[in-house]
Amino acid sequence: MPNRPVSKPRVAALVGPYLSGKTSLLEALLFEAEAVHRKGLVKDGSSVGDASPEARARQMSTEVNLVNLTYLGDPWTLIDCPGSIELAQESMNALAVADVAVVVAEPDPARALMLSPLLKFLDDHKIPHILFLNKMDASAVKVRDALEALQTVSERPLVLREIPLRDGDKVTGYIDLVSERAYKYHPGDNSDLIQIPKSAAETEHQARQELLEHLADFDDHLMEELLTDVVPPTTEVYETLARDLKDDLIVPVFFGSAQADGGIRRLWKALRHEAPEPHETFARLGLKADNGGPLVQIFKTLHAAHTGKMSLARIWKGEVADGQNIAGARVVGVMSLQGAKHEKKPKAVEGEVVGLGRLESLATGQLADGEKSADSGWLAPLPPLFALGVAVSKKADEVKLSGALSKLAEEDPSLSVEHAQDTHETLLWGQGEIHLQIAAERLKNRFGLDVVTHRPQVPYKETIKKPTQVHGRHKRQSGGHGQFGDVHIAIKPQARGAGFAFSDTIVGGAIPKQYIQPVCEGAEEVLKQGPLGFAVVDLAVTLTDGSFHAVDSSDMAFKTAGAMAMREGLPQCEPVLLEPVLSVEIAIPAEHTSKAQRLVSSRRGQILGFDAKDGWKGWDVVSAQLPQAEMHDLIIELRSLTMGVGTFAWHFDHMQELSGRSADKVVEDRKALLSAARG
Ligand SMILES: Nc1nc2c(ncn2[C@@H]2O[C@H](COP(=O)(O)OP(=O)(O)OP(=O)(O)O)[C@@H](O)[C@H]2O)c(=O)[nH]1
Ligand SMILES: [Mg+2]
Repeated sequence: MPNRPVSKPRVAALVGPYLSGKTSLLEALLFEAEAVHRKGLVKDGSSVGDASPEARARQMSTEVNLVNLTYLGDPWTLIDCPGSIELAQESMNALAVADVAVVVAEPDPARALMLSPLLKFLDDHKIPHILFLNKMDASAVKVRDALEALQTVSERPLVLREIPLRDGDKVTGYIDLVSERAYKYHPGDNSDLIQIPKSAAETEHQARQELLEHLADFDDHLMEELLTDVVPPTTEVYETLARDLKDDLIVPVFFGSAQADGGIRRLWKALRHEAPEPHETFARLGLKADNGGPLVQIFKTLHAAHTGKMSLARIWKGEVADGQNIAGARVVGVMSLQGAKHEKKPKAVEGEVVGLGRLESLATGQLADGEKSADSGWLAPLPPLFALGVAVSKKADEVKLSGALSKLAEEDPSLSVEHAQDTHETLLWGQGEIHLQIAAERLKNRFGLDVVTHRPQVPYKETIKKPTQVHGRHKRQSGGHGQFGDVHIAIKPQARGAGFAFSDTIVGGAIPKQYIQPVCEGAEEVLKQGPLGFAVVDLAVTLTDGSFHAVDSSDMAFKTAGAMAMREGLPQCEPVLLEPVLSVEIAIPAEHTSKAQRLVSSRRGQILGFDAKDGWKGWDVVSAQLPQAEMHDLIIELRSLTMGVGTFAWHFDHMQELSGRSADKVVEDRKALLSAARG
């Protein structure tokens, strides 16, 4: 391999489906780089990654884990991302600052589909990526079969960089297709260089030819050499590989075992020699540094109980020292990162990823220089798919809860908080049940809050179907001043969405002008909770007649009379329940389209049609309308039907009448809830 100068600090993000072995691979890479003395295990809680109590308890990554280290003199930051599809925002944010992504996948062809959204994301954003087929120690799948399946979900060509040497089903080593050297794994130590076995020579030759042909597709010079049977010099092949990776034209493929230390050194070497430099990523992202000072991008925010806010940032240009000002905020602590351990250092230089303490005014996703900050424009947060109501058992903790929730939402932009007006609930929105459970655990573990979660209420409303006319008379005589208000009102239904309207047809001063508005207020008061127990909408009230008393009438008396008339009138108007209906677009791989349609039908939904998903080869979008009451766990069932990849977008569409048994049940439940609340 060509000699090369020491690189500027680079960043590799380890991404891939749930449990594919990213955190184990991080551990293996650290061990190989001698950044840890003993290799830890996720299983027994000894890994550098997954140190949070939530991750340890679940034996899965629940947030990004970062490690700064050097490999053969080159500085690196490795970012181990959680694989759960519900925590995808973490990977997306890490990928915003990565020079290269290592996609860790299991070789099982049946799981290839699980990589579809991630590979699509990398392809769409032109993020250089390498594929690492992990768990080869425990798999009899042929690398070629794994690649064939994965190629169906990758736009870029997946190009084998090495081929396995096997003893029966077991992979015992590999042949590097560029250097044409064969290595035998030597567990616990470096692989041994061996002669290419005769039995493998022909396969090796063919695979090398394929690799070169892939590269020649993007390189005329190499194409020329291949056509004229010239063997290209190794340096040219390495350079072409590095360039094609940088430009995201190909995806080099490696394999091995994080657990049994196979192929780790080979992966490190590929990263070292072929991963783009920070200035190349800077150019790829179209970043600009106008005023010579530092330029940093914050891709993650952490709130620790004791140390306060820390912004994880990549330094794109210049240096950042402890105490320095960034966009009007003072850096209190520049931290190097070793999983859960953070160590203070005097400054960070171009290319590095560090923690910057106490940048209170700066948020995740911002790009900041010495003077100002702006949104990096990287990505809008993932829209919410699943909600839970959150409450604290002690009333005194309510303020603390709202502070803690906003900190969690700042850490993870795919979490959001809504104070639902209709149901008076605090709703936590996120990507799925696990996502929100982790958030609830953080509220307990980190903020000491005793929270309970519940299924959110559906914001039903009610309206009326028939008009009526009623008389409301409020008269009270109790010593001194009496109270007198007397109104005739007409109530009638309005079109869906028209809301509430009030008017009067009073002539000849039957009711003096100043008492008309109080009648309206009295009527509106009653609309907050109609005969079925919900807010009443879409009706018009007209004040038609009435009478007053020169001494005893007042605003209050007319307000009461208005309310009395409404309370009496509404039950006569055939009140009916309204339920919110959402417009939903379900995106799924085409082989699952009919399952998605059945899912919609089984949830009282109406299918409006389906079509190919724009820009997504092999995916469909099913358009439908679904009652909100049926949406709560839709994402959970959809994922379980589609290997986790199905998703949807939604927005409120309209309120729709609900009658029959389901309506009766809603009203019954509501009555029980209201009477419980009254005690
Ligand atoms: N046989 C075998 N098992 C492995 C290998 N790598 C990881 N595992 C096991 O796979 C499981 C998941 O490993 P992790 O490293 O936690 O996977 P991950 O991709 O980080 O998981 P998430 O972050 O939760 O998505 C653990 O039980 C590991 O012991 C490997 O190379 N071979
Ligand atoms: Mg992990």
